[in-house]
Amino acid sequence: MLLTHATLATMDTRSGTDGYGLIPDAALALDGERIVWAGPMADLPTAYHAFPAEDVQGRLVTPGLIDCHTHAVFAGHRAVEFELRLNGASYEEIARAGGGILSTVSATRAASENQLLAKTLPRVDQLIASGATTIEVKSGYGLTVEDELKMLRVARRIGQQRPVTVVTTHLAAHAVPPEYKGRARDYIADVALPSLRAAHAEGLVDAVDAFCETIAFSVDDLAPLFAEARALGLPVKLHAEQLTDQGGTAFAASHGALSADHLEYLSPDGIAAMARAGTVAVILPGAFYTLRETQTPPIAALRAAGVPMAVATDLNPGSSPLASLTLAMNMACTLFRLTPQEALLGTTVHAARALGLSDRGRIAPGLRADLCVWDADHPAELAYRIGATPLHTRIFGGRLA
Ligand code: DI6
Ligand code: FE
Repeated sequence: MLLTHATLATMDTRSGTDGYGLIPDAALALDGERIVWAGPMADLPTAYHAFPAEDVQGRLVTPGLIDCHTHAVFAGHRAVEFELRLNGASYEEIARAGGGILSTVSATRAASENQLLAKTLPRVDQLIASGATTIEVKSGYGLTVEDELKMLRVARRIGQQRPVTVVTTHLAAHAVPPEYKGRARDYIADVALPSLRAAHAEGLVDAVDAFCETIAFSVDDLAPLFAEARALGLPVKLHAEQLTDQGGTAFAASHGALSADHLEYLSPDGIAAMARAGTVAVILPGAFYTLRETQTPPIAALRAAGVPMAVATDLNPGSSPLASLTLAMNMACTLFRLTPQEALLGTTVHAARALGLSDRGRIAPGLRADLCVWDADHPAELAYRIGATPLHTRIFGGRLA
């Protein structure tokens, strides 16, 4: 396939000075699942002239968007908890009273694998409609060996049923279930570690995550889990410093973490550790917004330290019922003062890096042909609009989808 008359945002920030690697009036040649050529129309090699052409009439073409942090697999909803919070209860109070994550755990345990998939696909369709071609999906609402495996099987099946690449993350260390109340270490030993080994043996895990927080796990609780992940050759990432500073980021960075996520309470030491380890900061404005958090992540300090920032939805029923990547980008700009260029890097180049994927996130020969064609003529429009997604067409692995 050949796309002609495109306004290309290659996101190759080394070329040009606009920060988006813009090429006006560009052509883009795709062969199978790969991009084979991208550049000005006038320079298109004759070898590609015979490819079937699609004139995109000046529209903006970007890499397919990547949502590098979602909890898209779950049953039930938490609208009642939303109401409780608006009547004065806090997220932590609800969690400590057995609501919060644990209410989603009950609903998720009760659902069969097929039911869970059926509940998940409409949410995935919403992410796809906002331009996602790759999504990360976590477990973490099962909290038994079997239920964590069930969630990860559902996550894998999404990628068979929809034109989207799914990267799976084992997050059994998301909450301590009621049967282990006060025994976080036993839970890690009895459930988190065995479920990780079993899921890995079944080919269900691409990375390992945990929730490091006073209402969840400490770095000491998590040490055996991260050691096991490393032993299995799996990369780690961490929900860190979301509600309080637990030193999770430095711990994750010491394990070479792909990313540390949330980061509202990140300290200067944590930033330095990320910069040294090359860990991506995943910014999740949907959770900040939903919880009406007031402390913003230290964006200026992360920027100054050269830490790459990704932006994701955190799509989940409790703290971020947000199923639009473009809205996440808008929130990152308006709430956290990312620039639109940083926001788009955050859902392309840096999101790919947060998932350890080097074959996508930019437009260049040899990379996957995952693309979005937008009813837009400048990339800043993607973060600028509120709630409207100007997606015109999506190309997944070289095919219109
Ligand atoms: N932090 C979050 O924001 C989500 N998980 C986490 O560790 C919230 C998950 C939920 O409330 O269901
Ligand atoms: Fe999360």
